[in-house]
Amino acid sequence: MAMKRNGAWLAVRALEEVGVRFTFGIPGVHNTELYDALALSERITPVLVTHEQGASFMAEAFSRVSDGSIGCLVIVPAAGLTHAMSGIGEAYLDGVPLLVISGGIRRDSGRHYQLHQLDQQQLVSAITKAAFLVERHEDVVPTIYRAYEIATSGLPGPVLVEIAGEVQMFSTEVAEVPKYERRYVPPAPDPALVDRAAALLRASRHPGIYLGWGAREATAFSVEVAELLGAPVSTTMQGLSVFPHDHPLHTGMGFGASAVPAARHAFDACDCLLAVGVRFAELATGSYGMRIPEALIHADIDPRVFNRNYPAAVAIESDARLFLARLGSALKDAGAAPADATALRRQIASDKAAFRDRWTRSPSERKVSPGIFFQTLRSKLERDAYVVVDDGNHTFLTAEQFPVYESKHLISPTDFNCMGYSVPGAIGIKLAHPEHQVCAVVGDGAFMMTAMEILTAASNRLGVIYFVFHDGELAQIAQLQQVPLKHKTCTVIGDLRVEGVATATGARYLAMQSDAQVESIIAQALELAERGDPVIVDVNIDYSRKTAFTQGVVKVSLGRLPMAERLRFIARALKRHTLG
Ligand SMILES: Cc1ncc(C[n+]2csc(CCOP(=O)(O)OP(=O)(O)O)c2C)c(N)n1
Ligand SMILES: [Mg+2]
Repeated sequence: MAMKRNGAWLAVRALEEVGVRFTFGIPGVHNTELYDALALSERITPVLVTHEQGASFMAEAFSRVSDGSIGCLVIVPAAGLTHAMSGIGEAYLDGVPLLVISGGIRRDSGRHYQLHQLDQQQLVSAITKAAFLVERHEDVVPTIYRAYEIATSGLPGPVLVEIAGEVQMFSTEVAEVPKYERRYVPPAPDPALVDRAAALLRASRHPGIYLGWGAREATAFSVEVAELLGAPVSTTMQGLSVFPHDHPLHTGMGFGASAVPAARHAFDACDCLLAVGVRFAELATGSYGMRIPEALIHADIDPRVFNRNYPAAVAIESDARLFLARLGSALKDAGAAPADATALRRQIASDKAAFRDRWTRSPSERKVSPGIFFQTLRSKLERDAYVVVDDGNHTFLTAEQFPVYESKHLISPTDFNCMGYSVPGAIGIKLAHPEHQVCAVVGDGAFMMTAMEILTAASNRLGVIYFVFHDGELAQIAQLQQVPLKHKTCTVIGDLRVEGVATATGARYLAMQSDAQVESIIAQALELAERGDPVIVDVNIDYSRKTAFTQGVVKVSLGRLPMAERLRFIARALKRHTLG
């Protein structure tokens, strides 16, 4: 049945069809009609933010954790888009689907120097999988369907759809909106390659498994394969949650010099590595400090990742779940039964216990010890709570000391690595899972970047908890400066009054001064959050000890310098440390 509709109405119908539940952004003259159509939608709630950067992180985090829905931005052109580029960039480098709907200037007016006039298509070309400009009513729905398909297929990513002003505003006779039908079929592995992988693994004496975010929907199969092989499992940073940390074969993040002892030891003799849903990026490999065996089996949905940093003996383009399911069957067909890995399990358990003990041994009366904080937090949170981290020393402390039990329940801005992610990120998660506990662990530097977004949490009655690791420094960088340079240049931050942020945004404020308060403050925070108030916990954290990651990365990076440069670095450090 033909009807008269404007482009904004069509766009919102298409967004409903692809399963959008929330949009994030700020209205302006270029998307007023879109916002009006959103206000009338029964299936989509538009969320007003304080800054489009916050919107982009909310949408990105929502995409990561929501089952079946996708994060969506509705923003003004140019100024809204440049503000949102941080989250779009994060989605691009981390492989997260995102729909970016932007209003556009009038293409029909013939006027120049319009408000917000900028070539948006060019602007986002390096940080989106695709970008479209819609200039005709009949293209609105098919373009949004196409954008969704691209965003969610293969390696997911962000897609921009810019809708010209006149298309949004003006009405025309349009046909009924067709139903969205998904066409994409994820790639299944070549059976011959699965057999080769199984044979290599069975022939190896010390197989190891390395999993990334790409394996997030495959946990049950990863567990089966690990048990059949009796192999230790390590993950990337982004994939931290994809294998349960309380499984006896789980070791830690990465392996090699920058990993915790359990992972370092368990992978020491690794002679065949099964890497699934990973791409051996800098952060996940501890700056390429992992020793990768020749027998590398690399499976990923994106064939561009093969043989980039490490040559693969077998490269398998596949959806991780399909691959791991078939690998499990192939191993069983070849006669494998759960391996006896008693010695390995024991070693992992004792390494983990010793590591925990080292971080909790001496409680502090003046500060909060990271080990005590994370163990208490774990014991107080539900098993299926969500945690989001930001970028900094607190990220690696969390990675090394906070056990995660369910896939996608800990997220981090990884390869784009954008500070400021977690405050809005927690809001995106809470909207996706209002019944679950949600908390962020955030450094004070990162907190300042997007803290005003807590107002959005307060206005929407979202009980998220922000644990602000308040050390007064951009510690991750300050630590990296301190050893070789003995200077902290631009890494000591101003005297931030965290309580003021709570006052300004309507959040509840709690101060956690020392180890003795950790348990009661966490309990109070959870109680307040349960009632729908965002809570800011000002944590007087002790950063005097370095993470395994930082210690390893410093060593690896120094070791890789050409000899003359290495000597120059060491000599400079010695001179500064002795002469001051
Ligand atoms: C947008 C952005 N700017 C700068 C950096 C570089 N950087 C990485 S970690 C870090 C320090 C973060 O400080 P803080 O948030 O206080 O966390 P801490 O390391 O103290 O735990 C910086 C500056 C970054 N990752 N992102
Ligand atoms: Mg800090």
